[in-house]
Amino acid sequence: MAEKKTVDPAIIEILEKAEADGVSTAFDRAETTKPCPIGHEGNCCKNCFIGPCRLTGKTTVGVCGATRETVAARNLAREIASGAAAHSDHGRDMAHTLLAAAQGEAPDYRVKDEKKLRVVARYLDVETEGRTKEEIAIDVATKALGEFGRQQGELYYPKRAPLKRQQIWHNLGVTPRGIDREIVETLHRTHMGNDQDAEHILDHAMRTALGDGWGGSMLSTDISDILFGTPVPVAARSNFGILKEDEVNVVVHGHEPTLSELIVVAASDPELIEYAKSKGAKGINLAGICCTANEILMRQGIPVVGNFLSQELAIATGAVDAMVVDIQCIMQGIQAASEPYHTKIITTSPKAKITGATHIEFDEHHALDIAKQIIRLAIDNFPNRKKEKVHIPDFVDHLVAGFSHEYIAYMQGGMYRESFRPLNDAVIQGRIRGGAGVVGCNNPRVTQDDPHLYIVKELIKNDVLVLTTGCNAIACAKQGLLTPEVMEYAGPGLREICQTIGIPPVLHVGSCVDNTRILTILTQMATEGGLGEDISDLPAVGFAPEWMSEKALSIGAYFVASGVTTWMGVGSPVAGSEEVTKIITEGWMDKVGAAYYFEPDPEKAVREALAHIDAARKALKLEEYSPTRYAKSATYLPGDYLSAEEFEKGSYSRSAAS
Ligand code: XCC
Repeated sequence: MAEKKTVDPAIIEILEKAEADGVSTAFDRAETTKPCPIGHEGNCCKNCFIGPCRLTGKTTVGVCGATRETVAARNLAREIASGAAAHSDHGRDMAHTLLAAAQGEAPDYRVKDEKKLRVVARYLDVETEGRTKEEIAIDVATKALGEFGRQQGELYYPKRAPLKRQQIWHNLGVTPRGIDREIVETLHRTHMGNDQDAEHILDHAMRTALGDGWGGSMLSTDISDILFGTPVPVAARSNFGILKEDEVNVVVHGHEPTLSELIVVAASDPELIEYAKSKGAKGINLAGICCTANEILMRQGIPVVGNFLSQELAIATGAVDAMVVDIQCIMQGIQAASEPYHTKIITTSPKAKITGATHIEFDEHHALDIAKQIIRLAIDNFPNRKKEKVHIPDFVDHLVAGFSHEYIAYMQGGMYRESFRPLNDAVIQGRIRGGAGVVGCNNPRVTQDDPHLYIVKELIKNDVLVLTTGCNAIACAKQGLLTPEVMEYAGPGLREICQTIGIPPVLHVGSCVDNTRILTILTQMATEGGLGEDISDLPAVGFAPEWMSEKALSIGAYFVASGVTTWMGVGSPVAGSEEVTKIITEGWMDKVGAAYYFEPDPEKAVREALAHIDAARKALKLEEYSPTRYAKSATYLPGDYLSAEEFEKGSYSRSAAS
């Protein structure tokens, strides 16, 4: 049965162990707890205490008279607002850290990427001439913080979008004014007895999501780059086999890089390594889950254990001495999962505690001390490991990550002529058919990683270059899809380009907040020339095949509002209202040139997406895409590149843990 739960053989192996050890996982609970069919489709209204009103069967309106359209639209808008709040609050904390660092109050942080600081300063109208980086950073952080509570005018970052797009937002009245303001206004509008026109509610949902994509999340990405460095390609490893039987294993999980970056420093502290040895371990091994993993993978090459559905199973290896969590996507189930083992769950955010877990609160003013305290606790816990309960599945996959927007531009021309010209030309010629952002979560309602991998493989086979983030990126990593060696999966034109530039056909651009890198990359492609003038002109699409979080809904909404037609998998949270489904598909296509689809069938989603890409090519009057036009010789296959057949057999990435 485990095969149906996941396509990852390492997870299949550890699921059996978890079951034997009596550990309940999300996979099991998804079988016993079915989704409420009314809420699932957006038909349950619990916005006041007259209800909850369940609009099902003959009941088509709530006690107040709210229709299915209004209820479904309000529910979706609230979910988007919650997702936008999560991303943006993360961005706010990054700005606070930058401010504290620049003011000398957070001595463990500094401006690492001054070049990026100066670029960001320009976006925020901060003077740079003749000023120190600390002076600039104080103003950048202060202006960034001002964007959250802004009461006058509009956000700075939407001005980074193509002019045509800005005009569309302006005409529609959806340019975000203040990040927090749009979120609060969504809650206000959807309070009982307020905005009751589905289309009107959903226009504001777009504005809220844009405040995330072109506001909170984009600021988060930029400030993380300023503090920790803009990513460049880095080779790393993934999957359970990166855990070590003879070392102290510390797994970081969540989303923020602030503490985890210093845990990286603490884990290589010679004194602490000696301390670990004094407890019988050979060293300290650091690894990550979810987007905290992506953050330190992108910049430090720290290995990744797995994505969202791997969190309880990492504990079930019996080999994790501490799981250190911050915010978002942390299942409460990890605490119960840790109980049969020795694993210490350590919560660190002032915003997130788990009953029963150890809480060591993070404070950026004393960050390294706190990171060392956490590592010390993990080391102290190492002797408590129950050796008979340890089993680490022997799977390790190799990957290359670290493709920031800046690096993708650099690799297409070097320091003196960085641009997107080669990529645009490849799309114009039809060597590359189009581009796709494939992102988002795991959801135990579908076979883990199966829709992710199916969609990515189909896209690259069809010469579509894939940009990936979040848990999709980790699914790809675990299948070796983030290595240049998997060219056999790519179509001939895409393969030619990737081999020429020396990149994988699937580019890992970062964590969930880094979906904004996809926005800026598409903006540059749209304004580079030859592919129209707006993001919606591009032969580009978005996917979140296994979405589950409200953040994914916000990301999907800002992709669409930015002009990227997007397919969300699993099912639709507004299936209960045909009217709302129409508003966000046909209606939004008319308004913003892109549609928001919820399509549980990955094959259908890919078919529709390829048709969308081809239609965009046609509208741009580009050559019709032909898979046989280029790379006819197809002889370039270096000796160490593997065939798809060999890859499937596992001779490359399914290597031994050593
Ligand atoms: Fe969470 Fe960012 Fe989703 Fe993964 S992908 S389950 S949100 S970790 Ni954004």
